[in-house]
Amino acid sequence: MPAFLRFFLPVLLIALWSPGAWAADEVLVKLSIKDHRFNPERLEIPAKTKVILLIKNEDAEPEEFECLPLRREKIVFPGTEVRVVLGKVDPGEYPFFGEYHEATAKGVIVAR
Ligand SMILES: [Cu+2]
Repeated sequence: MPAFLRFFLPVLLIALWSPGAWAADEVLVKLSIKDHRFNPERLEIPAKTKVILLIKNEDAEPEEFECLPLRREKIVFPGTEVRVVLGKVDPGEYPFFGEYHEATAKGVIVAR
């Protein structure tokens, strides 16, 4: 390994690993599930920005977040929180639902 790599590789790795390194260009948006409903049911997010959804399930049963137009689905076990990377979304409205309780668990992501 060349001498400059021996020095810069650890510096680069530390830069990539530090939590702050990625934080500036992404937005965390919270969504929760309780009584088989999403909160909020109308979830506004910035368009064209890297968005990460944090979905917390406060029910005693599992739920599956499913957003067909954005092609995202993720099971959320009781009392846990999952991260769903939405990425950069075009302006628009994207319905989602909870696949295990479709009658009540519905919402829409509004990107603008
Ligand atoms: Cu599914």
